[in-house]
Formats: sequence, C-alpha cells, structure tokens
Amino acid sequence: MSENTYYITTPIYYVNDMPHIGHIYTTVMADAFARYHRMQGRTVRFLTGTDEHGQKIQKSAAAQGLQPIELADKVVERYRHLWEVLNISHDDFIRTSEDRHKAGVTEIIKRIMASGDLYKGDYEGWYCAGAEAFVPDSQVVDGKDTESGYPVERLSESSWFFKLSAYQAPLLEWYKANPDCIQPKSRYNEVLRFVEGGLRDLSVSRTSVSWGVPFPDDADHVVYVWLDALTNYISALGFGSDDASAFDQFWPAQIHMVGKDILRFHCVYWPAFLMSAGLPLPKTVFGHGWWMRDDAKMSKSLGNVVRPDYLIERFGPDALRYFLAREMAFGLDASFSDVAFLERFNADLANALGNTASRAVSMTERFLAGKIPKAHTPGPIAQAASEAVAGHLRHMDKMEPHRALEATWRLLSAINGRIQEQQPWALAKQGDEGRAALEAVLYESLEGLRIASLLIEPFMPSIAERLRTQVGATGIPVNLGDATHWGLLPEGGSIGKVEALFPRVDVKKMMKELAQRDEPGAHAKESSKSEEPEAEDDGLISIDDFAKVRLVVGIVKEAERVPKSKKLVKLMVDLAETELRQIVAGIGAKYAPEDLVGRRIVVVANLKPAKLMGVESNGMLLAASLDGDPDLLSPDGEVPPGTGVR
Ligand code: ME8
Repeated sequence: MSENTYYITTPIYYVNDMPHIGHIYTTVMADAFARYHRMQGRTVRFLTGTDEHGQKIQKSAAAQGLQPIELADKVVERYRHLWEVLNISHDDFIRTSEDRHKAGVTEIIKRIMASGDLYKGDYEGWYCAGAEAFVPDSQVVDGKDTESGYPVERLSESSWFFKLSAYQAPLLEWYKANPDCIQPKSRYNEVLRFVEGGLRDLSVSRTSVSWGVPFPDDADHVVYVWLDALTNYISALGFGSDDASAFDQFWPAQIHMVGKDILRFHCVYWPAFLMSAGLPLPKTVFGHGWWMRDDAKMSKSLGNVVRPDYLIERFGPDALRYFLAREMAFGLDASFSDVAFLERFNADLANALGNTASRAVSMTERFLAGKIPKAHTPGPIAQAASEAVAGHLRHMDKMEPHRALEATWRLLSAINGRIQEQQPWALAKQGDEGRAALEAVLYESLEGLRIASLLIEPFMPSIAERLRTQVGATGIPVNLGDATHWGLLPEGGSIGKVEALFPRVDVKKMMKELAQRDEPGAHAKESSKSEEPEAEDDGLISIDDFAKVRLVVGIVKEAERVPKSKKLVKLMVDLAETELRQIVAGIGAKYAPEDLVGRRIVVVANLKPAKLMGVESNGMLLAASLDGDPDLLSPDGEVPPGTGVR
C-alpha cells in the first residue's frame, strides 16, 4: 500500500433477505468516500459483496425449498441491481461462494494453523444463528441473545478453536498505539472496554452446518462463517491465489466501513486473525450508527423495514443518497421517517439546490441570451465558495460527511441570497447601466453552482453532472484540486437547458402515497428524531425540532384574573385530557375573563410547568403580539379540543 492508495470496504451482506435502507446506507457512504478520494487523485479500490455461507443462509434456503446457492444467486442479483441503480462505484463485488474467496480462506487458516493458534476441542454452549455468533451464558435471557435479540440454540459439537485469549495483550497494544484505528471515539472506547474485560478462545469451525468452506485438512468441519466472511477483504485482492498484486498494492485497507452491530467481529476477531496469520492490520474500522424507523428498531418481524425501491423510483437515486448522508450524523443513530424525507426533499433539494440553480440558469438564458458572462471582480459568492470547499475537505477528512454537506448548502444559500439582494431582473431593466452588475451576479452564481457541483459529486453524482451541464461547465475537469479554483467557467460559453433538478412535492399527498407502499405496521410511531449534535447555527431548525412542540386546540372552560396582577389571567382549559389544564396567560389587559370562556385557543401542551405570580401554569397559549398587545389565535372552525395543530 502506498500513500496514494485508498482501499475501502463495506460489510458483505447476508443473502437471506433483500436489502433495505440500512444496507444501502453503508454502501452509499462508502461510495461517497470512494468518490471523494478519487476526486483527490488517489488510486481507490472499493469493495462490496455478499456473505453467502453459514447456518442462517442454510436455514433460510431450506425454508424456501431452495438450495443455499439458489437463494444466494437470487438475492445477489437484487444487490447487484440496486448498486447499479444507486450509482455505486465499487471496483469489485465478492461473493463468498466464489473459488477465489475459498482459496483466501484456506490460505489464512493454514497460516493461523502454522502459528500454533488453532486447537481441536468440543464446543458446548449457545449459538445465535441470526447473528452467526457463539453467545456466552451471561448473554442469554429467555432463549434470546440479549445483544442481537435473535433466538439462541444449544450446541454441543466438535470444533476447532482459535486462541483468541492469547491476543488480548497484542490487541490492547494495537488500540493504544493507534487511537484512530476504531472510529468514532465512542466505539473505540467500547471495544477497548470489551477487550480489557478478557477474551475467551473462539470456536472457528462447525460440524452441524454443511454450507461453508471446508476446513483445510479436516473436511468434517466447515469454517465458522465469520472467519470465512472477514477474509473477503483480502481474498478479493487475490490473497491465497497466484496473483497477489492487488493485495500488495492495496492491503492494508484504509477503512472498513461497518454498522455498529458488527464492530466486535471487525475490531477484535479480524485483527487477531490477521496478527496470527502475520498480516498487516487495517488502518481504520468505522462503526456507523443505526437507522431506526420512526424511532422504533427496524426489523423484518415488526414489518417496518424501509425498502428503497419506491423512494428511488419516485424521487431518484440521488435524493435517497442525499437524505441518508445528510440526515444521519455519521456515527450516531437516526430515525427514518417519511415526513423527514419529504421535508428535506423540498427544503434542501427542490428549493435550496434546484431552485437556486434554475433561477441562475434561467436568468442567464433570459437576460444574457444563454451565454456565460464576463467574470468581473470576485465577490461574496467567490468567498462563500472558497469557504465551502475548505469546509468540505475538512469535514470529509474528519469523517463528518453530514457536515461537509452543510458546508455546501451554505454556499447555495449564499448564491440565493446574492441573487435576492442584487435582483438581476431589476438590473436587466436598467440596460447598459446595470450591465456590469448583472454580469457579475450571474457569473458568480453560475460559477458558484459549478463549484457546488464538485462538492455534491461524491453524494449525488448524477445530479452533479446535470448541474454542470446546466451551468455550462461540461469539459471542465471534475476534481477536488484545481477544478475548485474560482473562475474556470469560460466567458461566452453556452449554458445548458433549464430543467428542474428536483420538482417540489406535496408533502401531505406524498405521505399518503408512501404509507400505501409501506409494509404493514411500518408506522408504529410517527415521529422522527436524529441524535445529531447541534448544527452550526444558521438560524434554521429542523422538522424534528419543530415536531417536539405539541400544539393542540383547547376550549376555555373557566377564567379569572390572578389577584394583584393587571395582565395575568388563570384559565382552566379543556384539552380532552382527564382533567382541565390550568394555564396562566398575560392577556388580561386586552381580554375580560368572562369573554374568554367558551373560546377555542391553541396551546403549547408540552411546556415545562412554571409559576407566574405564585400561580402554576401548565402550558402556554398562542397569541400574535403587536407591540406587546396580544391577539389570541383560534382555529377557523369548531375543531374538537385536543386536536393537533401543525
Ligand atoms: O452482518 N442501520 O450482514 P448483514 C444501519 N454478513 N445500518 C444497517 C442497518 C440499520 N438499520 N441494518 C443493516 C452482516 N445495516 C455480515 C457482515 S462482513 C465481513 C459480514 C448495515 O446483511 C450495517 O452496515 O446483516 C450492518 O453492519 C450491515 O448492514 C449488516 O448487514
């Protein structure tokens, strides 16, 4: 491996089930990083594939009346197709049922055997086929593995064991010498604590499973599926074959991108196997967070898994790629909700990106006959572009892709703001007098959009290309080096055809349409939440922030003045709860208490209680405030109390 190579991998996915947005997420993020590094001029190798052996697949196939390989062939096609539709730019796709992979597994076991780290014994204990993991007694409650939630079964069989216990000290040394080898930091600490707690030898073969790689020189056993699967990262590079040139060029991997569920396999077992086999260790394992559905765990049995097909068909692959990358703070958990998807689609894509682009391009068409104008002196958009480029590079290098996107969206907002401020339509009316300013604002907008297209390229490759065509940037290199320099759009060049990149959608209508497409039970809870830390303040709140405020309609049942106060009125309000709510409001200067009884009002129902002049208030009513003079808000019709307000 040289400084300029970058080898990135996704987990290889089990073929017992069709892909959902969790699988897509890892692959899309790995794709974004692969593209980012290619755009920096690195020689990138990006690997994905499928994990086809083991008990879980054997059982699923049997349940469907298929041979395991028949099931694998079917599901693999689904993955391949999806990666094509989603524009995933992997260089290789490995299947563990391929001969090249079996050769790699055989070779690593031979090396581990030669190190004296394998011995034969009997495994007596629990096994979780769902996670393909041997589970300690302490982790079994009510017949289930408490870590994965899947059922366990009792095994008693002859097995080869790997001396994992001997690797506790070397692993701890590795973690300590390479504090960035597991990211984010919270996961590093988690793994460190786990290994400090002690390691037991690991069973690495099965006799009661037949679907796997035969154990070298002991064909009654098949290789434990995780030892088999992890080896894909090197078998795909030709390890164990006659041609190991790719292995020499790319190993060790720069990064294994995985979900947090499989951290232990990648950060404990895998490096221990590699140490034993005398092979270099990966530079980084990144354990990203978990997608939930409307705050509930996404699972096939709950029937709330988000399948990607309709979202891709209806909104395009780049919209889904963008949403996944932007919504989840990389490393933390997030919730997928239709409303969050649609709101982001309209706000970030249709509006901030699509609308800004179509404004700039259509005004160039109208006012400058579709020709890229003269550049003039770089102004505020040039400054915003240079900040966005710096922010993008900084955040991508720190593995903060969601922040990299935020930086680009600040540039889009600067372009939009500048158009609003300069008013090209008014400048165009001024004729020669307004010409220079008109050219300046439109050149800057188009050039700013060209630079934005480079920054969105890792996340939305097809939209980025369409954007470049629209602003007349075809032929200009696409990279994150000299192509980001200001002023490359050529004066006199032609812009492309104006077309909406993301036509706005009607959220209410789409919510219904999406719900109809969902699996039953998908909307167990309808809210969305991200654990994302506070974004850099741009004055905007997310739909999630807004959703935290519970606004409901109430009917005032009783009202009286708070003694000794001119303004305060104590109200008892019907919110369709078991008791009336007591709310104190500062509306007494304008409203007489008796006039309030029977009125419908809007109440913030989940406000922390407060005392006003010693009287407790459990909520707040909404009123327009003109110079401090309140004007009560009421619904238009006879809405029943307790009705939600949005
Ligand atoms: O574990 N949120 O395969 P797998 C985020 N074959 N990511 C999710 C997710 C969710 N709700 N659900 C799945 C395996 N993922 C093994 C891997 S590697 C040598 C062997 C993603 O099909 C995430 O990356 O169960 C997780 O680690 C992976 O899918 C598990 O895929």
